[in-house]
Amino acid sequence: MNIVKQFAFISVLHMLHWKVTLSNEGVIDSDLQSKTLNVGEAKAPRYLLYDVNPGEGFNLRRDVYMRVANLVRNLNEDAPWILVLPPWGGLYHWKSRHLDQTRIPWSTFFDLPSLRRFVPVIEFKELLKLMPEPVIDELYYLQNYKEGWTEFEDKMDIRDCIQNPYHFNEDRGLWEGWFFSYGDEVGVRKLTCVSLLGHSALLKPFLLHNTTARTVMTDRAETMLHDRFGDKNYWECRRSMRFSKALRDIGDEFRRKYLDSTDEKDNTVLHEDWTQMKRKHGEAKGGPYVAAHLRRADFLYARPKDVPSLENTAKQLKAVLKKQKLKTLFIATDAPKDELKELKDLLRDYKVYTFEPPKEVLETYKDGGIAIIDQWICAHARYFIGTYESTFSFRIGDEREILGFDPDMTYNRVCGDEDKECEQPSRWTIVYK
Ligand SMILES: Nc1nc2c(ncn2[C@@H]2O[C@H](COP(=O)(O)OP(=O)(O)OP(=O)(O)O)[C@@H](O)[C@H]2O)c(=O)[nH]1
Ligand SMILES: *[C@@H]1O[C@H](CO)[C@@H](O)[C@H](O)[C@H]1NC(C)=O
Ligand SMILES: [Mg+2]
Repeated sequence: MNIVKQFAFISVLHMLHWKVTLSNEGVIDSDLQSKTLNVGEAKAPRYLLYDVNPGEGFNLRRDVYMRVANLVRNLNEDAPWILVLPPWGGLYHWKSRHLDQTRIPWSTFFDLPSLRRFVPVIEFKELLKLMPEPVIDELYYLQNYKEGWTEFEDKMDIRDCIQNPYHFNEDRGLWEGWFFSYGDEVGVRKLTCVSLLGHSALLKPFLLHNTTARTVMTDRAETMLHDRFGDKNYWECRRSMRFSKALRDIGDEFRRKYLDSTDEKDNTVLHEDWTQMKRKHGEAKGGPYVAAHLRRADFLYARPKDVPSLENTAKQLKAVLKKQKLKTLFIATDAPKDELKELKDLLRDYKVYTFEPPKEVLETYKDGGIAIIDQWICAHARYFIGTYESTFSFRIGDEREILGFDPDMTYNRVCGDEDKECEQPSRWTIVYK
């Protein structure tokens, strides 16, 4: 069965399971419905929810999504499973404290039809509407092996909890926790700790055979590793993670208005359907500007050797601009305003731009949306230079691989003050087969 079609069945199926009345109301397309009935009765879909260590940032969370999405894709080879998208919120880096930045749906940031071309997904809010009561059947809290490990081998075992952030509410008979800020509006019937060493594929037989629960959540999902980092499946999943159209449009408008950059001129036209889009390295030209992602804030003390002073940063950027024969620089950074002003002063011979969101853009798309717009603009530059080991910079690199840039124009970083000829980033180049 064609995979896209299969997902259509599944999404209809999950409606049929809990909201049987829907079909009587004629909401479901009759053609789909008849197809569904062919395969439907036997297997109702199950739902996989997940969460990540609260300390992790936006860009690592995007990576964890990929590990879980690949697991759900594998599960679907044997039985219908739907991935439940954990609402965004409570991230340490989202500094606009005047905004409520919780319960943000994935559709604010990503294009759901694109995600669904890889794996069936629904928003958590939609799951709540489907469930008879807001109770998740089982939660598997992933942890390491208490005794550690000497030789790497794939293994998983049910173990006592080393620690876990959930607590049991005797009155409700349910486990309670953060649940994407839903707190005690939601609960879990059964909590089990699982020591895991290895790849996300390990969970497949377990989920298929060791539990029959309809709704299963795994927490600390970052504990599972990518099945095969950088292979075809990895890149298919990455390609499916298209940013929402609204955010792309804002970035494109900024490129057009200030950076003399349009997809037609720059050879970066996006195919509406990512499964149909395949670019060769060097096909994309990019807009006539250099983009720099300068991660500072906590990196200044977390990685002092790899983050240059502002003066040295300006010096390195000038050298790049000169070499690329460009006069325009776009900067994406988490640096405070005074640092950015100082940097702009040091670069006053060039046209330097930053994306300053209008109030209503910030209010609608929050700090996560602004970060995406910054990434989108960086992804379309002729030349990109990022920050050492920043996942924010890595995600820009992937985006440029998808668009078809020459890797020489992507895998660059600013060097620390004491490290003039620093090692350049590893090249995670795209593969299609
Ligand atoms: N708008 C904007 N936000 C940024 C920029 N750089 C960092 N941030 C913010 O800071 C966060 C960076 O955290 P992560 O997403 O964890 O990426 P990282 O810290 O670079 O990488 P890790 O080493 O994995 O923590 C982003 O999610 C943004 O919220 C930037 O250039 N523009
Ligand atoms: C899953 O079930 C099988 C068969 O009963 C068992 O051998 C295995 O240990 C179980 N897995 C875990 C992680 O408990
Ligand atoms: Mg971080």
